[in-house]
Amino acid sequence: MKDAYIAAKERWARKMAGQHKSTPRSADRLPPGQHLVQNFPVLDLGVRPEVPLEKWELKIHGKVENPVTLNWQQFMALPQFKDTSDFHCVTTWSQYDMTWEGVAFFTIADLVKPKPEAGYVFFKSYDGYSTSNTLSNCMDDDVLIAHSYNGNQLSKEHGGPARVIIPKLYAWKGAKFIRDITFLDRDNLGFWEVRGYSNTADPWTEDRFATKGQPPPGFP
Ligand SMILES: Nc1nc2c(c(=O)[nH]1)N[C@H]1C(S)=C(S)[C@@H](COP(=O)(O)O)O[C@H]1N2
Ligand SMILES: [Mo]
Repeated sequence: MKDAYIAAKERWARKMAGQHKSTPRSADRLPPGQHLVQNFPVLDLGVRPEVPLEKWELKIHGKVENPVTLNWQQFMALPQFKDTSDFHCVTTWSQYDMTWEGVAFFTIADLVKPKPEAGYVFFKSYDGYSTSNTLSNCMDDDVLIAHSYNGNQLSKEHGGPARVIIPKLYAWKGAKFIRDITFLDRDNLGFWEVRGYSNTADPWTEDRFATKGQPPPGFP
């Protein structure tokens, strides 16, 4: 575990320093049961909150040494991080090579300093959405709070002002319209996790539903 964390932090440091050599993408990068799209669909609860930048706040607290509430200027003044990754929605569409820019989760963690008992991270959004994650899934070189996509400021449809990106998990684990990040010593299920979706959400094992292979009622 510790070794995986150190390796991820080293990869992230190389990306921050602009020294990261992108590894050749394998031909089999499409997870099982997914199909490729080119058009970046919009998928959310249908509520797209209007959050003016001067009112926007990101609260980061819980089991941390240094809780903070960032306004937009403070968030944008943090070290900026750009990364390209693939995106997999549980409703079976995937999109390749999404370039995100924002603040790396490592930077957030360095800022608030998680306490030793912090093993989980709970994300809350301006639209009432929430999602749960393990801290170790968040502490990877490709996880960030993004404010831009492919060189443009994130649109409201795609979760602006800022959204979470966790490429290795199904995309519902990344909260759009992020407003609150709480570090926890125990897991707390989020919006889809209490509605029959898997809490672990690994696209590579088709880990879509809490009960393996059983779509929850109302699955789109
Ligand atoms: N706040 C919020 N975040 C959310 C959602 C949502 O409904 N509300 N939907 C999730 C799901 S299921 C997916 S696939 C992605 C979709 O992101 P997109 O609309 O930019 O494609 O956002 C995720 N994050
Ligand atoms: Mo999704």
